[in-house]
Amino acid sequence: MSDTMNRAWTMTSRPEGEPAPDNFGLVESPIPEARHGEVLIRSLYMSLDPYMRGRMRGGPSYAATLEIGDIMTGEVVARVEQSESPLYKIGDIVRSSIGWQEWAAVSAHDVTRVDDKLGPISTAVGALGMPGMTAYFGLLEVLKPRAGDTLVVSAASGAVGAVVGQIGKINGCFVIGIAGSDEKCKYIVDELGFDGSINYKTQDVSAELARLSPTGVDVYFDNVGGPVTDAVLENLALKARVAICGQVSQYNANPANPSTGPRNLGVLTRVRGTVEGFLVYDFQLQHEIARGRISNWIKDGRIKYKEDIVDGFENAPQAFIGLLRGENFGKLLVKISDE
Ligand code: NAP
Ligand code: FER
Repeated sequence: MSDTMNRAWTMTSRPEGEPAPDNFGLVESPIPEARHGEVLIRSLYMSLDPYMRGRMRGGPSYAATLEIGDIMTGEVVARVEQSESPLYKIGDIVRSSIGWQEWAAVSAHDVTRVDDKLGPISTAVGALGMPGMTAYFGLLEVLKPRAGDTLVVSAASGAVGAVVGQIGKINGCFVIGIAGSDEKCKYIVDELGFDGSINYKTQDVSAELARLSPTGVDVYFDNVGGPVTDAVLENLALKARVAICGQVSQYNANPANPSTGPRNLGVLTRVRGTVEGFLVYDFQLQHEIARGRISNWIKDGRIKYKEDIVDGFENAPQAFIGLLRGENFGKLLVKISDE
């Protein structure tokens, strides 16, 4: 890219079903200058996350949805290139929700300092960022597993799922991960230390769960919904708890024509089970504590993380489309410029 122009990806039309390249438009504008109280930042890594599909749809949300022509929502890890604020100096590394953009001039209050002593800076939007916080609080504050519990997590090799399973192991759970390829299944067992895995594309999830955990599933961290979740519900143990973190298998579905299911909620009556949804932002005031703990677990080797880094800002839409198809393996990032 030239050093005078900024590039941004906008939403040019709302996707129907799976997003397509023509739902996105690349817009150029001059790199802005920081004004009083602002910093000019240059994106190094951009996070791609499933929730972005929800922002492309109209309808109710905890956050404003996108309008046609808006810059795609997203968080980046960036470097301060100009500072008109006493809070930051040139070269500082920050994260900020500037959307899918290479440069932005923003208030110094709209960026957060990244502490590179906690981990590599890319993890500020991964294991030490929003996905890691989601895993930590969804598991420890919503599901509250006990040692010996059987914990099942779906999208298990992903940004959130991989951290969930490993924190489950740290807390003494028997951990089963469900994922969409043999390679992902092998990784979560051999590299991350899960006790078992199920490839939902080639195996009978319900039968495999019954075989791996004959006493049933005590806690289920649901990232996907759909038939995978139907199969887990069939195997719930007495007093099981289910956390609805996300339903990624449904994000490309037409809301006017939803698929039926889960069809077996009656199970909850039999097992006296509980289902609870949550948002990572519910725990915002405790994020720094979790960040420190996850950083320590990474340093002492108890938490490993995998990043799927796509090179080049221009490739963001295709990478995002692939995320909703399960083509990523680990936390999906776009590398925009060198650290
Ligand atoms: P991720 O797991 O790294 O990537 C998404 C994964 O979803 C894919 O790799 C794929 O894995 C799976 N997937 C995609 N399409 C699917 C389909 N049709 N059926 C089943 N699985 C499918 O993404 P992430 O960032 O960690 O997010 C995981 C979940 O957490 C998402 O549901 C997301 O919305 C949710 N989330 C919620 C919060 C919150 O505050 N509640 C915060 C962050 C994330 P497989 O190949 O294994 O299928
Ligand atoms: C996510 C899925 C859903 C997420 C947020 C939501 C922050 C919120 C949805 C809504 O408000 O409707 O992955 O991550």
